[in-house]
Amino acid sequence: MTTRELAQQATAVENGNPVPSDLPQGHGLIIGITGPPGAGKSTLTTALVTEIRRRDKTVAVVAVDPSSQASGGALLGDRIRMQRHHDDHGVFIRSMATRGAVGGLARTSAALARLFRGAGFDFILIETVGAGQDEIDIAAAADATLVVIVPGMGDDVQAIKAGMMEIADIFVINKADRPGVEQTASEMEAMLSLTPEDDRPPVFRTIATNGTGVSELMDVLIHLAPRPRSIPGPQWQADHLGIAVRSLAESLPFYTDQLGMKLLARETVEHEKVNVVMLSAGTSRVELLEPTSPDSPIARFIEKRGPGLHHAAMRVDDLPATIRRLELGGARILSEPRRGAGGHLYVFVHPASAGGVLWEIIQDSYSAPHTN
Ligand SMILES: Nc1nc2c(ncn2[C@@H]2O[C@H](COP(=O)(O)OP(=O)(O)OP(=O)(O)O)[C@@H](O)[C@H]2O)c(=O)[nH]1
Ligand SMILES: [Mg+2]
Repeated sequence: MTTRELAQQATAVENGNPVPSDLPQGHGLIIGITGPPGAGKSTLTTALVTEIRRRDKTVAVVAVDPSSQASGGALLGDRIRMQRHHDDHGVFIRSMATRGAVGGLARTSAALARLFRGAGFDFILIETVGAGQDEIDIAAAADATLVVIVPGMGDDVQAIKAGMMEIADIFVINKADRPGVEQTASEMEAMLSLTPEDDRPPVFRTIATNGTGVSELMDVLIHLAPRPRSIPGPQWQADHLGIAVRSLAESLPFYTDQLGMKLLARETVEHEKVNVVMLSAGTSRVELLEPTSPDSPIARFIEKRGPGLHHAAMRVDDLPATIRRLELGGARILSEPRRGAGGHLYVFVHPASAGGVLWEIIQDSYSAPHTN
């Protein structure tokens, strides 16, 4: 892939398109760099880029530059470009100027990171500001997260460190040329002594402006193992198969009379323009869908593909978390969660993201059988 093609694909991803599905997995390490405004994240990122290149490795950077520049510094991208990396093919920088990325900041930066890993970069650095949900989501998508703090933050440091404890794999006390480093270091040590030694994040000191301590930090980063991708997910359970039929009157007897399935519910879902019959099939269910109008999505489906299997449905215990996870992975969710007639919440995942199957994901299944 040429730099130009990569730039075009990155723009497409920022505009909400999925990462190309034929992209290789890649071997690169995704590293999140976060911390309070002005801590030196961009300066440290720039120093890491230099160090990575010194070791003949390649690096891509995703920078989420705050739209209002609290620190008054130049945007990260400009700064790195101003240095000697501007026509270096081993460095690729994409900065998102605002937090209002299409499809959400976390989704977009995680998708960009996957694009860059697929393009073969050895390291992918993501700089973000703060300790919000975005940072937690980005940390979940990264192999490791650096939390940058600075000396002399007083009581603030306590709150920041506490908020970032759960996402920090490595702490960096930057601006180690400033007074108060020793105190901050011992505060950190005291706080970390509460966590078990095995998962206690190491603490480094750096002076990002002149590169002090960056090589030592790099020695650790270069030996990080990629985080296993199969982190325990939500509890999944088969829920039902949705079948589009032209006529319930004609199709229902096969299921009830011949197969002996029990009718659980019958209802009309106005906004989908569909009559629905839910049948019990052991621990699972079968849902028959009959259009009530020619402009019903089900009518259009039957017109295009004939009656038959329309969707498959899975039940999860935590739908919002599942949606976040799917979106971080680049899947397209077709709408905001909706409440179905059975009181359950549901979304549909676009078949293009799921091997050609329209998946419905549900939280809380039809529990109480009811008939209209
Ligand atoms: N003294 C000293 N100054 C530093 C160090 N690292 C960064 N700075 C300065 O701190 C200021 C902020 O640095 P940035 O790298 O822009 O900080 P940031 O965390 O990226 O800031 P935001 O992206 O705005 O949150 C700049 O003026 C840097 O030159 C350091 O190690 N020592
Ligand atoms: Mg910055």
